[in-house]
Amino acid sequence: MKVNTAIFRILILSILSVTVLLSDASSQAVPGKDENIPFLVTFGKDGETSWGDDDFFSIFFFTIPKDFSGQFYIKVFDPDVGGENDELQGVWNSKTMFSVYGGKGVDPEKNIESRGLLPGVNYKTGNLLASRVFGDDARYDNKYYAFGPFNPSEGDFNEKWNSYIFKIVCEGISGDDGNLYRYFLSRDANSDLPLEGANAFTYKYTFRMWNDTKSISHIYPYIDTGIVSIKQKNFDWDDDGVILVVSTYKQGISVPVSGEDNWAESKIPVEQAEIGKSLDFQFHKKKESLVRNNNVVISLENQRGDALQFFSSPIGGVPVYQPVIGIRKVQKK
Ligand SMILES: [Ca+2]
Ligand SMILES: [Ca+2]
Ligand SMILES: [Ca+2]
Ligand SMILES: [Ca+2]
Repeated sequence: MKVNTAIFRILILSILSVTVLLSDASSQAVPGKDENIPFLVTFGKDGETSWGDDDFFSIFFFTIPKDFSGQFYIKVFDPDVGGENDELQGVWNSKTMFSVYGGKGVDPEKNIESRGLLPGVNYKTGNLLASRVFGDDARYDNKYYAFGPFNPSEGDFNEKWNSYIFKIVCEGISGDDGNLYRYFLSRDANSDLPLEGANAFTYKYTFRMWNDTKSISHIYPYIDTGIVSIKQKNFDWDDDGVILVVSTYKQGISVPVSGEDNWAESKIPVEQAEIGKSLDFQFHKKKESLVRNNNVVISLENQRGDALQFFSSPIGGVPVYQPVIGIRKVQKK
C-alpha cells in the first residue's frame, strides 16, 4: 500500500512538472530566453552615442493572443537609473520615462511611424495607458515595477497575428547615464506568470552584451513572405568579435562589424528555404581580451527598405543549420 502511494505521488509530480514546462512560454521575457542578452539599454539624452545608444529611446511591442481572457501587466526590471545594473557616467543624474500605449495607431504594421525608425517623426502613436519617470531610486533598484493591469482589448488588433498589440516606449529624458532594464509580460503583478501564446518584438534592438568572452548572444529576425534580401546595420560593436548569421540554410555568414561610434552595414541574400522562419544573428564576443560593458544597436530592412521585426521568442523556433540542404544546392550546379 505504501509503495502504491509513493508511485502515485511520483506520477502526480511528473504530471505537474510537465504542465509547468508546457506553460513556461519563453516569450514573456524581453530579452527572451533564447537570446542570451543580459539587458536592454537606453542612455539619457545628454549621453554620448559612443557609449552604444544612437538615439536614447527604445520601443518594444507585445502581442496578446485574442483568445486570452483576463488582465495582464508589463513589468520592468530595474527601471531606475542608479545602484545595481546601470551604467554610471560621473554622478547619477539620469531620468528615464517608460510609457505604455494601446488602441488605434499602435500596430506598427499599419502605422509605420509607430516603429520609431523615422527621424523626427512622432512614434508615440496610440492612446497613452500608463507612464512613469524613474531616476536614481533604491525602491526600484534591482526590482520590478509593474505597469497595469491592462485588458487585452485596450490594445490595437492585428488580424495577421490574431493578437492585440501594445507598445512600451523607454526614453532617456535627461542626464547621461545608461539605464539597463528588462521587461516581463505577466498575468500577475508580483510574480512571473506568463500568458500563453504572447510574444514581443522590436524593429531596432539596443542591448548590452555579457562581460564574458565566451558568451554568444542572439537575436531572431522573422523572414516574411516576399523578402529576397536584407540589409543589416549594426552600431558601436567596438570590434568585439564576430557577428554571424545562421539559418536552416546558412551555416554562418559573417557580416561587417562596427567599431567605436559608427555603423557597419551589408546586404545578405535570403533563400526560399528561409521564408516563414527566423534567422539567428549570433554575437560572438572577442576571445582574446574582454570588451567591457559593450552596448550595441542592430536593425534590419528588406530589399524594399521595410524594417524587419526581431521576436523575443523566435517564430518557428531557433533555426538550426541543416547541411543536407546545402549539399543539394551544390549538386544542382
Ligand atoms: Ca551622470
Ligand atoms: Ca539599478
Ligand atoms: Ca536600470
Ligand atoms: Ca558598444
